[in-house]
Amino acid sequence: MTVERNRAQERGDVVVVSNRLPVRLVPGARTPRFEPSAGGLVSALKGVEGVAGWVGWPGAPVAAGARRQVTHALAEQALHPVFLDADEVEGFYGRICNDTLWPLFHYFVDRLRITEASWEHYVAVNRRFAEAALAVAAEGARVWVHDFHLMLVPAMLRAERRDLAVGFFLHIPFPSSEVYRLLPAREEVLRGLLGADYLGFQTADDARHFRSACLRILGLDSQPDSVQIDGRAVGIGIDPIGIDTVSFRDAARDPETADVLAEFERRYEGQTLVLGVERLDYTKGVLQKLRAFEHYLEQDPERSRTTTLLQVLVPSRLESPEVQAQRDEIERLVAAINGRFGRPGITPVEYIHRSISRSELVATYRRADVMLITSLRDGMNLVAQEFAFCQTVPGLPRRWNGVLLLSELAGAAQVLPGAVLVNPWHVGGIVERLAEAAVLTQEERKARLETMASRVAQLDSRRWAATFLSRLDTWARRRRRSRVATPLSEASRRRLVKRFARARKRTILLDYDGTLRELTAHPELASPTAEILDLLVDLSALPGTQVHLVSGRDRATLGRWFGSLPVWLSAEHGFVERVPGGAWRQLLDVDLKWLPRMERVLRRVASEVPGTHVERKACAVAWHYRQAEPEYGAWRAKELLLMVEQLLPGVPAEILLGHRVVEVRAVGVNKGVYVARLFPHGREHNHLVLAIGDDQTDQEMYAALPPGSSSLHVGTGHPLGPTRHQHQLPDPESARALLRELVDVVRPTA
Ligand code: GDG
Repeated sequence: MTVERNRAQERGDVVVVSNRLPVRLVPGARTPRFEPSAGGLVSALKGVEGVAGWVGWPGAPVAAGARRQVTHALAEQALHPVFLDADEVEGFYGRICNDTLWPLFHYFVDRLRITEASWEHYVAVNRRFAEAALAVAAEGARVWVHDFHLMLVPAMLRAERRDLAVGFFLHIPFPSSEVYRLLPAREEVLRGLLGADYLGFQTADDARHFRSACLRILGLDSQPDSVQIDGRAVGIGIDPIGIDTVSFRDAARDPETADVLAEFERRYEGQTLVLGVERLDYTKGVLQKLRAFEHYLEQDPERSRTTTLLQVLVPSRLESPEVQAQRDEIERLVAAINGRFGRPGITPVEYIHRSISRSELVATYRRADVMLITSLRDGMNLVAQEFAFCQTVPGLPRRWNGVLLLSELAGAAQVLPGAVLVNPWHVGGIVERLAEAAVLTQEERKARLETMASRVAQLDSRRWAATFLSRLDTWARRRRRSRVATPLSEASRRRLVKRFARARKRTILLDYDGTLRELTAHPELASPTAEILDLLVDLSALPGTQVHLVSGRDRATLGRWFGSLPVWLSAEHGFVERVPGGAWRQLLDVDLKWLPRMERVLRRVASEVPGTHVERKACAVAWHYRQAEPEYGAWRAKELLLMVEQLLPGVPAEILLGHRVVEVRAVGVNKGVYVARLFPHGREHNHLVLAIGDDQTDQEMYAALPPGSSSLHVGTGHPLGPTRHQHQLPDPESARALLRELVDVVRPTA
């Protein structure tokens, strides 16, 4: 760790990047005035220590002429505004965040609206946030990016600054890959997120869905705690967010809260108070809650004398006609229930459509008998934790023990063991649980509350942030220490091209599948394109140059595809070779008696796993599962490995794991055997040797190269663990581009 980095951490080096700043500009004020922003993210981050800067949108449009003044006023609080113009707010926030990402990530496919033209606003705004963060972040700083608004920022930061530790936390759910895949920019978003060193999710389900999306959409393998990409591991963790318990404890002990509470006690004396607190949003299931309450009263209309539902609905995004319609529907239902079950002096549903003060909020939490949360999906739901905590604040008298009725589709359901869980879509179930809650004994209520309260204390937002940041440190440290493949830099590329141009003799060793040619769903579909054939011909035509295709493919296919070209062929991992225009020659004499039995085993598995097939080669047999359902395929591959291992003792064969292929081949047959025979006396002076490959079988080729050779590895995923330290090219296209450049530098085009 550098001295600067040490210092940065001592100072408190965290740069928070979130859509909103913790304060928002009061619109219309002459001089800039700010008020606290609403919402779960800001509440949770309030108590976090070590924050050196916070980058975000000030929450309102600011005229160009007033921006300096606003920037200046915010700088005093280490806040760094990103100003968005009306078009950007509309495209980025309105279309992409609210119309597309929010419904999709909450499983509301029927509300999903996709405006492809607005995607460029999302990209551009993410870039502005990234630039603002880069300007603020010290050398070696930790940048903590928040939520679905900014999912491209991690990769943008990574591309510019390798010194930064980049963390990302998703506050909302990550949906099943079946839903996520509907997003047109699904690949870009995953790659954006994977720019981070560490990604935190609210629940284990979210992390599991994310890994599954990486596998199914990008083909990236992962472990439960990490995903491999670009030769590095991105940490994945489950970090359920908590509340700022210190500020809630203080608010609960505040005399003002005590006054409000005393007022509530008088007001609701003898009443069962059912409480609801949410932002106005369809994910929160307020309509479902009201319908359930209506049924509850229907079941026994006398309940309207003894039970009141107090519903606090905090205004949110009221500029959207959809949100207005939702509000209107809620208000109609409230009016209908009151019209039907109310009496003089009795209003079964009390409804507040505005923000209430912290003291009022805490007092209602303390007074409530039942907290009813029926979110249809919720990343966490902090209200649930706030209720459990406020009910049990130590040192305050307790006359009530409330019950938490909580939707099983909220992340909070996975961290609050004492809650009574409800399926928000099952009205009858909610009614039953409400009736049970009303008669639950005080002892049981107390026991449930206490289990929840101790869990909420553990989840506290300060601890949450500290844990997140220490996990981020661990993964960033691992990345900084690892010596895995690094992208081929411009300087190294120039050096290679120069050496290539000057060499008197050149030997180029190329793997085919995944190196020269993109992998395809079925191996037969990967025949060479005209571009590849031309490239091979042009390379071979350079003076003093030999091109060798070193492949695992069978000789018939290689012969068919490349037999007429002036290139050397090595098929079946070095088992047979062919000089240009010559006949195939076997290099090794091996015992193959084990092969038929092994083939039977593999064929049986292939018949059981749809989308897989067996490839029989002269001295090997392979089971390909690239087209199988990825998780099932990987599981059957593991099982097959165990089976094969049991058959191997005493048999001259070995297992080879490629990219979604399990191969069993004769011992001693590998690409290295072929390569080593090419250089019996090492490399001559001014002889350039370049090998390019893409998977584990190519490691043997690199290892057999004479000293002073160059090797490049194609591909960003390293499913089989880190490779030797070497340079990397992102994909076959860039490998072809490099080879074309090599041709052109020796034989300039007309
Ligand atoms: C997102 C995710 C996740 C509400 N009304 C008033 C008020 N609030 C405060 C609550 C609470 C916060 O707002 C709401 O937090 P939630 O977690 O319930 O919901 P979202 O805003 O949707 O937050 C969510 C969260 O991020 C954190 O990761 O839990 O799933 O959707 O803190 O207390 N505060 C005051 N008056 C009100 O009227 N003072």
